[in-house]
Amino acid sequence: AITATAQTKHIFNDPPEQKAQRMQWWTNARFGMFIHWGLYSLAARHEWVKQHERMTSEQYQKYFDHFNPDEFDPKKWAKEAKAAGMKYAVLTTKHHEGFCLFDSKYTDYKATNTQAKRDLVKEFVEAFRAEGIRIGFYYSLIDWHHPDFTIDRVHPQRLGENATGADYAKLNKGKNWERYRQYLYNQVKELMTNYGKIDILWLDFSYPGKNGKGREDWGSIELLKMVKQLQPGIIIDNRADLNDYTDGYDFETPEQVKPSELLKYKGKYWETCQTFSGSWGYYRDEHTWKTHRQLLDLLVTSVANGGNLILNVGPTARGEFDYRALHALDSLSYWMHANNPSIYNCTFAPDEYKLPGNPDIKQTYDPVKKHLYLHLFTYPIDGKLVLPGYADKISYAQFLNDASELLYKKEDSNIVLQLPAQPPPYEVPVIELFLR
Ligand code: JFZ
Repeated sequence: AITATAQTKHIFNDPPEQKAQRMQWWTNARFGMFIHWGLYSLAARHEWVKQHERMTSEQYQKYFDHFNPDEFDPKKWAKEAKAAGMKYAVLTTKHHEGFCLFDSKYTDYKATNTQAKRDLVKEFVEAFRAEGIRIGFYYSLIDWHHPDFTIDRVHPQRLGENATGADYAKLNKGKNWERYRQYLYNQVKELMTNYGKIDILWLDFSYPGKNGKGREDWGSIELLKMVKQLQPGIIIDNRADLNDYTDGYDFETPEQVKPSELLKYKGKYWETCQTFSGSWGYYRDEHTWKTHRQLLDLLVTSVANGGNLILNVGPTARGEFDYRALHALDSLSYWMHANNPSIYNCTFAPDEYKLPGNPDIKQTYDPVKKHLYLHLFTYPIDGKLVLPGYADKISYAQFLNDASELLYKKEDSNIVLQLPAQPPPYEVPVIELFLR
């Protein structure tokens, strides 16, 4: 007999049942808010503006000097997130630009030294916790401000547009990488120590290889050990370059993918991160905002494939969600208020309920209630909806938004639902089927 020797490298003792338990709130939550906020919000033209425009730290300094978020009120943010049905929120405590929203004792490049004069992370944590929203910290492994962060192919500061063939060794002379690694370790330790219970850590990101950076550079294993010791229940993303360890991360992070690409993640723990408009940081002149329908499609398709959606808001330099973001969140609130039972605690439907001829109906399933939810991305013009092979599968049918009965009859092995001519007033109406 051949004995399979499956590769099961692991760092901790974290059996699948224990992981499932730790992940349960997150899996049930399904919907979170990402918040990208930093000095780039002043430039208002992408959070990578420092790189895109090859700015030196001296040139970038004007944003630090002018950072004055006079309208910052995280209680408002938390209310918006809660109304939209988001159950957790992940804030950029430090993005690639290196600016810290928190009061770190390892740098002067922080919010407390700007006109804001206070620890913005602390206020975020308090406000969101008060609304019952779980807390996540995004922390950039990359740092374009720290003097010991070495220049490489992804970060060609001051190399000009053509960085290929650059002599990195020469460019990085005098930099002490070990000092940077210690800095990042210390800062993550502060974040894991000074703000109470943290539910999610979102490290970003690795690009291993020659002239790249990965687990050895970040000291990823030591980092995770420290994090899990300080925050035993924490959930960590997969961008610290530990993907070949069973427990080197908790969830995968397909970024800005189309709904149709989410199928392949079924059965894993995953969260797709998505923007409203393309950029993560506030981008004033961006005109590519997703429609209400596209946002619902992302949310429903994520759950229909067993994953989470984290939707990003980029607050303005004054510390507010701009009107387009507020409008998008309001539309989601309206839909979620009526239809959230098809999102929370739900996952993909068992295969026997497939409706192969009907790609415009997306299904989610609550395995505890044994209810099946049909999301109608098109509404039948004659009100007739045929569910092939369903004759013995359901005991009751209703619209989800108002629990109004839907009449149906059996025809051979099929169920034929009779829907009203006037659809419920939601971009995507939902039918709730009680399974036998
Ligand atoms: C990163 C950041 O560079 C970006 O600014 C934003 O914060 C986003 C959430 O994360 O961008 C990435 C990181 C990883 C991949 C792509 C973009 N990836 O793994 O494909």
